[in-house]
Amino acid sequence: MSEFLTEIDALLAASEAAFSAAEDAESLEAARIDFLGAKKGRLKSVQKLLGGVPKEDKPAAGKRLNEVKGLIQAAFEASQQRIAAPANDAAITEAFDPSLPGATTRIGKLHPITQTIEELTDIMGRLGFSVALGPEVEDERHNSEALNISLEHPARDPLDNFYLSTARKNTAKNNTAPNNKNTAASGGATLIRSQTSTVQIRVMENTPPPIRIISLGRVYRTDEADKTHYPMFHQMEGLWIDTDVTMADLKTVLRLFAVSYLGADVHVRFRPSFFPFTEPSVEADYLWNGAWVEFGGAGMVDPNVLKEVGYDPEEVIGFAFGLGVERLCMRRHNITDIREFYRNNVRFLHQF
Ligand code: FA5
Repeated sequence: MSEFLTEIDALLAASEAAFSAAEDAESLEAARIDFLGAKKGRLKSVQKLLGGVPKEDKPAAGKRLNEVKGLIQAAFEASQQRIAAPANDAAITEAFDPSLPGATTRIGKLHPITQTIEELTDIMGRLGFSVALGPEVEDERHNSEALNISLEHPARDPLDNFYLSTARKNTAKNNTAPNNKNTAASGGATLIRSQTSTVQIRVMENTPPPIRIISLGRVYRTDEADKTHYPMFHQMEGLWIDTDVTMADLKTVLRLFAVSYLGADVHVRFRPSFFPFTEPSVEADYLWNGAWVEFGGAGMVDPNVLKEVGYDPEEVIGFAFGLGVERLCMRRHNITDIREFYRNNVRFLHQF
């Protein structure tokens, strides 16, 4: 028995020494195989000596053998951790050079159109216009009927709009009423708005004059994408209603706005135009690289629209305008293709 105990104690001491002496994973593995190897390991050989221990001593010898097994395994694992830990420290030391400049993190930016919206809001705020909001999902009353757009008008063609509900009972063919006052008259159809002029109606319906607001947001059209058109784009609507607003005020506001946003050297011209909801109407262009580009429509609010929202056209008068936000941003930053805004090209977007 004492011979057996001497053997296993010697084995424990030898294994501890071998594991501690191991300097790397390879030498540790060699020591592990030497002592703990399943077939020819030294622990296995000593274990075989248990057979020669007298029967009465076997329980105590077996107990000690199990203890030694655990201690050898623990010594191996301790060395395993010792070898792994300094390697990590070394990696950290190597990677950390305090003299190097710090790693720059790429910080996200607001989309150029969002930045433009913020700037336009700021400029118009200085001209006394406050912000009004309206929904993108609209009914026909706000998108067209209250804006004096009759059912026959091509702007209401289902092929030119993104209708969401098909509940249109009355179509251009079977309804000739010039101004339907409620959505039921047009079948309660809903669509994603094609212009921000919808917000004019919503504001006037709920607010007594005077009014001086802008509304910025997305609009949707079935236009095919090209360099200056996109099926989803943003508009800035403006509305000024009071007792003595004139066309001269409209032109002054649009010029002041254009100079503030595009710079003092911008050339703006107004062309006579037609919108069902303004009379007279104009289109506003800026000069860019030798060509005139239309950036918005405007005009004096049609008396029919004023009546539609419950105002008395003999008492109040006003102007409205709707400008293309992308077209303004393009001129400002010399962007020649509107599609760039929506390609999600981070290199392009990161410039602004
Ligand atoms: C309108 O949408 C009128 N609601 C504007 C208005 C408001 C007139 C109030 C009178 C009073 P128009 O369809 O022309 O008008 O669009 C206005 C501007 O939106 C255009 O001048 C242009 O700058 C921009 N725009 C129109 N279609 C697109 C498109 N598909 N992609 C990008 N911008 C567009």
